[in-house]
Amino acid sequence: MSSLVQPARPEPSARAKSNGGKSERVRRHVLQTIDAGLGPHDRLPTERELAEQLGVSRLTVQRVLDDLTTENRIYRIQGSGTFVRPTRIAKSMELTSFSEDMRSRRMAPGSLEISVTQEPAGANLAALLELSPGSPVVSIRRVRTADGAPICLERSQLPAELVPGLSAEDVSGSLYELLAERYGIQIDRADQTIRATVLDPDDASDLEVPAYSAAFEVDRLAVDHRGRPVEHAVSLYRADRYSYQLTVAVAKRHGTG
Ligand code: 16G
Repeated sequence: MSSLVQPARPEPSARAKSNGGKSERVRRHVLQTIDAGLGPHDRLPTERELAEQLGVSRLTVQRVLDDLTTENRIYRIQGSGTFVRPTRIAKSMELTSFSEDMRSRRMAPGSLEISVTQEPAGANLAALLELSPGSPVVSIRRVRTADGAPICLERSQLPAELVPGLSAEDVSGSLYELLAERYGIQIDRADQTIRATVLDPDDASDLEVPAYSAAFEVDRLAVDHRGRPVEHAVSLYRADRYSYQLTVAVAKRHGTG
């Protein structure tokens, strides 16, 4: 997989900022070298080469490489060298569409194998979308790609009355942009459940991984700005390409500042 993109990058370490910018220069250089065309497991220049190229000490290079190792950008094998670590796409907990998520990582979002069908909601989905069981829902199935590589299999279901005339061509781009632009629906919040699963053979084949590979399943119930449930979606993300990133804070307790 050559088109991997970094998760939101951590701030350069305090060390990088504190030695007259040398570490920061080395860090930038190494990251640019990776971005400029090194793929996963490609070898980086040696510590000595980097030190010579950049006119800094080997110790400075070593420390920067230590930081980048901690940040999972690279890995080192004693006696062999330093290599680019294949990275996962780290999904933050902000509510974003797949397209926004990929663009923010400088990857081109896409969709393959699109199908759009319509059927009655049935009892379970009707309860989630606050419909009667016989009301029609539009089901969209898409293989979502990042720079052409399949990452995620998405099944979205929406009340048909909210999206009249929606066709497969319409959702080759962003569904959420289409909802906003054509149907005046802005997604405002979503309840999500994330669980671990494995991919059945058909889904695995669509995602170009062996049958029963690990995946994250994310169930989303998205609500629009008027408080209406507008989408129930099940997204299956390749576990080798995706991770979730959370910022957690200490709970505020009564009686403390
Ligand atoms: C995200 C949503 C999915 C939504 C899609 C729209 C999750 C778990 N799922 O993948 O429910 O349909 O974005 O993306 O975040 P689009 O606007 O690029 O089509």
